[in-house]
Amino acid sequence: MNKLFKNSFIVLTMLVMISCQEASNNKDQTNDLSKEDTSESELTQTDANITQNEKKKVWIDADLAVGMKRYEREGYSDVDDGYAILQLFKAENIDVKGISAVFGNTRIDDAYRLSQKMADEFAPYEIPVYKGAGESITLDNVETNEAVEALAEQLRKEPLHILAIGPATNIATLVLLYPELKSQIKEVVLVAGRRSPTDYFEIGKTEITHAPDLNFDLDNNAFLVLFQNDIPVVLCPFEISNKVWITQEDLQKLSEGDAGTKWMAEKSQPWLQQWTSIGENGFNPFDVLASHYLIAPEDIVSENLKAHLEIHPNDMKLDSSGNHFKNYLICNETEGALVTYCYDIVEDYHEKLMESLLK
Ligand SMILES: [Ca+2]
Repeated sequence: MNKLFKNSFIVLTMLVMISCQEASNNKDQTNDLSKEDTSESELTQTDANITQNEKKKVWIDADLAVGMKRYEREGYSDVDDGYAILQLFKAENIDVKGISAVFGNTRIDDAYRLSQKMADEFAPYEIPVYKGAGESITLDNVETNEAVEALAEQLRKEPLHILAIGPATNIATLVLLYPELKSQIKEVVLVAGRRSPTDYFEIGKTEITHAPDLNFDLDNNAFLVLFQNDIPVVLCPFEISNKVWITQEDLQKLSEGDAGTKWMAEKSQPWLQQWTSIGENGFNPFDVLASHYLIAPEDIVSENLKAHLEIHPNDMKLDSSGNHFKNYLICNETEGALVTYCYDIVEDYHEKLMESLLK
């Protein structure tokens, strides 16, 4: 009897211990959840209650051209990097740790000069600026640069989200030269990709032109490096940015804002005219979708797809003689590296975009 009582007591004690443990686990989970709830609700606040530690730490790698006259042909260069950078400067939940310049929309010296200008004149706090690659990666002689070294140093200190809105050259160089830092990259948000090779980037109503997948076209290998090294990649392709339009009316509103939005509005005029001359009412601010993803991913609709490279006829040269082919960055369900593929926006996106710029 005594023995039975003793055994029952042990079993009972164990049950009590297990149930206490479960309660404690549940409490931990509740605490975790309430922590998440708090941080999420704080991210949506517009005041400065977010502590420095709660901010998303972001590195910007951009090929700023901001409406410059083109070197090689008639016309003006894209303005979108400028909007993306302004948006991150103004976001309360973002802490920009550095800006690196890369070639792409223009030459590296111009991209660097404009990065310095934006950091000096429009950043709300001090942000260092570095000069990166002036051309695509040469695989048999991968060279570092000031931007790659600075990004490596920052990654040694803390994990970072990377907004890479030019060719992925600087980021891929870092991955090749400092593979031990790969795990410090939380994600790289890039502007590139499409679902099929015949999903042409068509712009214009009166005269339809095909836009290139410029960031990818300028350095195919850089993207391949990110995919092969399992870097978490988010793609904001033409498919999503072609749903967002900046019009003359928007530029008018921006011109009534602060020094940063005024400058962007002024520099965007020739770019807007370039688009209206082919029948569009506005232009697509491509890179802004990527910066918006970092600030408020809930405003962006995405799905998980697999990314790989495929060679097909070059859609930029369909009307010219010769056998022209090129690589396409194809995202679908067949094969390749798992990526987050952004393809749509929430209904009131345009309003949110304007609000984020006019803060
Ligand atoms: Ca860009």
